[in-house]
Amino acid sequence: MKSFDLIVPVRDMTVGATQRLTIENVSLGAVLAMVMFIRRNLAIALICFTCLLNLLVPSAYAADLSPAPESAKAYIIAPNNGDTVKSPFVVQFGLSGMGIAPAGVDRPNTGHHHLLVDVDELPSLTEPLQGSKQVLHYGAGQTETELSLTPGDHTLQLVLGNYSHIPHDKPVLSEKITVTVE
Ligand SMILES: [Cu+2]
Repeated sequence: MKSFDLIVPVRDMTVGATQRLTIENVSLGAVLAMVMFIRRNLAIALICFTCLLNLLVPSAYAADLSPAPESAKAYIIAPNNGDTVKSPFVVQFGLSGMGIAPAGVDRPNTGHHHLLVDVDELPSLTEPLQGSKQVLHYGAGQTETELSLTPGDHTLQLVLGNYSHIPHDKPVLSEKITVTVE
């Protein structure tokens, strides 16, 4: 049987010095078992690390929240609430107490507009807004857009997003307006 000399440094807490502990005649099986044990523990450590990372991700998002001044306001300049419009029509975005900056530009007290079209339930306001047909990004810093909507009633609402599309803390939301498309 093959034998190995394992030299394991052991720290002696009483004297604070590293001593050497020699284990002689450790069989190959024992070494393999030890390797498997370490590998299994590595796998467990990896799983724990992944779980920990998952827990940390929401707080990473939270770290990306940008403060908004108490006085900040978003509002829809046009059309007015209750207006009847012909599609396509122009929607003008208003913002006071803050400035516009394109997506990706991290400057204090700035953001870019997002238009929520027929959104009944607000998306998460602590995560990046996901673009869709109902969540429109104006990441170039636009302050108006032309919308084509089907005939009937539609709701419009603005929400400002920071450089990484996350609403501010606290969120800068306009009132929700309803327009009727002819
Ligand atoms: Cu955005």
